[in-house]
Amino acid sequence: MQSRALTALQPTNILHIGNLFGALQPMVGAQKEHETFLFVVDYHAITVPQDPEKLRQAILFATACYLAAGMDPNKTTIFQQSMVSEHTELAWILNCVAHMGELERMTQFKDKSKKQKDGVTVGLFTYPVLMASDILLYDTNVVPVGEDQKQHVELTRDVAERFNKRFGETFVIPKPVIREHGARIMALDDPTSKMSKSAESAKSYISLMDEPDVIRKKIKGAVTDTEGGIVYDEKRPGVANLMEIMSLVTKRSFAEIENNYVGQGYGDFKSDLAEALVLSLTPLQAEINGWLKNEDELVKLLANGADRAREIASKKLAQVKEKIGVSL
Ligand code: AQP
Repeated sequence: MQSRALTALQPTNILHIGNLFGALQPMVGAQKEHETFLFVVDYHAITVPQDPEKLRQAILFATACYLAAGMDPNKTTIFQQSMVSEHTELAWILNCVAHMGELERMTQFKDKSKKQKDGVTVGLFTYPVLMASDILLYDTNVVPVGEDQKQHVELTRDVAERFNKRFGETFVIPKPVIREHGARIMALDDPTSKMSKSAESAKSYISLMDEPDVIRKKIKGAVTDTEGGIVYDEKRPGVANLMEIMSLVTKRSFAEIENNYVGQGYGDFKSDLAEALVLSLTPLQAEINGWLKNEDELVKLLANGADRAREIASKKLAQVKEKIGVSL
């Protein structure tokens, strides 16, 4: 059997360049060597309050982004998580295998729960278990993710190993795949925190749909330092982050970028970076808008993907139910 790669993104807002570099682009590449699954994790999104109409739009928008970025529905099973109920059913079973202490250690839970002023939902706490179920249902071998999701894939491995030990070989143990560059794009207004689509200030991210002038303004305002000089140095997180983005967008190494900007200041570099981003995002935006004009086609594509996913997921769930003793 061909090895399987799987990843998913939350429809929490418009995707940003971190989501593109960290998860979507690696998945486009994975289509060449793996059987691939890419889905919209709408049940992860509702772990924090969402406006229902915006959520519906965000699900369609994420799907349009996948297709525009180069995901091919003939090669990849593209679907919406809530349409395959096996995900939540297996999550319940895995909730009875995962330990409270393991979930309490999740740094994303600690970060996100601090931001919830109206109370922290139980769903936000247990969402890594739903993610484990997303992965384990498909006998996934590799999970291309950004750095922030590594801990959740490691939890998935621990839960799967515990289940296999208790009930006999059932789940494939998945590996996180973190690309060397682009796995942790930092916020423009605070380069010590990761770029996030639910950030309070839109100045912190470049969304995939930002207009050229918005991109120019955001990059111009990006936090750097007072040292000057376009040199890659992790101790200078603002400049390092902008160089990382430049390197990903223009496909040039840090050394090439450094050579290009010897003796130049942040102003020239930032203005070139903004233009490079405009150049690369403009055709992507045209593709996304093209897909969004055809909502019916997106809905149909997601339904077809869900049918394909369900075929695999239902078999795995039946196997799990048999193992735990609830199949009569
Ligand atoms: N800053 C980032 N750099 C590189 N990769 C990133 N990813 C997220 N942020 C960065 C990767 O994108 C995929 C989808 O992430 P998600 O939608 O499941 O949610 P997230 O990880 O919590 O990402 P966000 O953008 O910060 O969303 P919100 O604000 O809604 O929580 C994952 O592979 C992730 O690693």
